[in-house]
Amino acid sequence: MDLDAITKYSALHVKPSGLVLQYGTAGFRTKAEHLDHVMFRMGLLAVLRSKQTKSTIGVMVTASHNPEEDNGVKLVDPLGEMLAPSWEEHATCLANAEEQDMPRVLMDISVKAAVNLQQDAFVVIGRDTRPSSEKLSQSVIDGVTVLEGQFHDYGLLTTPQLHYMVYCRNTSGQYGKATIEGYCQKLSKAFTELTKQAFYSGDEYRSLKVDCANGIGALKLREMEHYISQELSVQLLNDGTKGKLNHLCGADFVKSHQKPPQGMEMKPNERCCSFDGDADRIVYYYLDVDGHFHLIDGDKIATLISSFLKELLLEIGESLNIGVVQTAYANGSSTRYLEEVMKVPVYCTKTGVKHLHHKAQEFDIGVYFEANGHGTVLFSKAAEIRIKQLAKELEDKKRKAAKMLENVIDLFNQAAGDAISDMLVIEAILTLKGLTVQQWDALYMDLPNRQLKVKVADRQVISTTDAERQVVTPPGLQEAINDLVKKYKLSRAFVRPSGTEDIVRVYAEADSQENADSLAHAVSLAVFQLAGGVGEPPQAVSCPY
Ligand code: NG1
Ligand code: ZN
Repeated sequence: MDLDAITKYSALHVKPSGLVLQYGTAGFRTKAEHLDHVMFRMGLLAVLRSKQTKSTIGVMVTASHNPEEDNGVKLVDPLGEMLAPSWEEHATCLANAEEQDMPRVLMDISVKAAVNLQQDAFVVIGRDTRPSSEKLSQSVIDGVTVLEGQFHDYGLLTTPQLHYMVYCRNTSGQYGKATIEGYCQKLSKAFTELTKQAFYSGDEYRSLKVDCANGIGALKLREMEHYISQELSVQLLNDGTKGKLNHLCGADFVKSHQKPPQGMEMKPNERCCSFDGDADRIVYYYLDVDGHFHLIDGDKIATLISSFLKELLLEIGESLNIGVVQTAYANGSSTRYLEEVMKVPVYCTKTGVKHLHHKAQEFDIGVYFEANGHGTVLFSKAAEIRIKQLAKELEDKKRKAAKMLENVIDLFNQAAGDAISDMLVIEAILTLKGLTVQQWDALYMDLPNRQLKVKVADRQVISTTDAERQVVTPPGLQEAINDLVKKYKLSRAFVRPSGTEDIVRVYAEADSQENADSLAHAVSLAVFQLAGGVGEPPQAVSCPY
């Protein structure tokens, strides 16, 4: 390691002294102007991680659904997964080292992690459409270059596309070609083959309005568009030509405000969906004939997909095990429906896709979705091999089902939740089953729910257990929540410190919207009082936004 060169180049990416950041559930995320040194240092760290794993490592510059002024960075591990936990700690140490200590901290990490510095390193980089992203990704490249790592800059990519590229490169192209063309070809081929099996092919199933959050999803869906135009016509809204990224639009806005994005004109019963700013989340929705808005979130997406998969497995007579993985934010009705009606085992993990992804790997077929629309389906290698074999061996209807499953495997991005891939799977399933958006929505009724945010002096005073459904500290808070929950029917509430914002999140559901709002407010007050709230106490919610 050329420590002199590192010191010299680091001086061009100086850390503001005293700034402390944490590698959270989605990497580093804060105001873009505070991130230059973090980017440079993550370039350095990606080289070390690449040397240690003898694999290609990804670096994605994005702040997903956060406001346009924010930015962020996360590293992608060899099989497209989130960075290993011990390296998250290294990332936090390196990002927070004061300027003069940074080279020493870097050396310490390479010793601790037993990195062979002679090993070659290769890093791939992607970025979203934020105005700050281009310069910040250049700082990543500076870091990679100082440590003499090789790199490929993909430029503008969705987050899941970067995960895909990393996965392809580390499986010698077996998963697919590590190019945008390879990505589009793989997905569109599977989509086309799958939809070909449809009995229904009327126009009514073939067009979809997509709110692209004024982000990268618009550019990348445009690139995909001509590959799939025979089967599906997509109308892109909030495509970044006018509005601001994630402002009054995108999956996060629609999910949390439970209303349509700006710029989306919806006719009754028309199927619409929203991506988030880096296109790894998707939610669907429609207006009914009375003009009421209906949200179809990640839970209902997981339900549609797992019921389809179960039917195909039944058809081929194969007992591969399916599991659905959710977080505490999953609507209580979805969990009940999956367990009691569909008889599918459901598991709850902590928030953050890495936890869901990890759990989903335990099954032959692991379906995981966060309520906010981030998720995918993982097939174990053994299940994939078995299905491919059956697609050759079986006959007639059974063979057709096995072939469809084979297409589904190719259509899901196995490296990460992916709005484009999920959208294609959903559209194919709706077409194949001849389902309208209302019929899909009618699978079960969501329990009314409310999410709120509470500002506290230090959100880490709240610690939790039982997949974040129970508070451990501060003392008395869980008891207070229990007492409040008892006052409402069909109710449930929990609180946890956010991993991406400096706030505590409160979630409540109950038998009516009024009760969910009232419970959420009461729990917010308890958090404010018992966990060191700052500013004004939470106000009662008529409309929290
Ligand atoms: P935090 O801020 O830790 O709640 C949010 C989402 C997560 C996940 C991450 C990463 C909710 C309630 N939380 O995390 O599910 O998507 O962002 O983007 O939706
Ligand atoms: Zn995202």
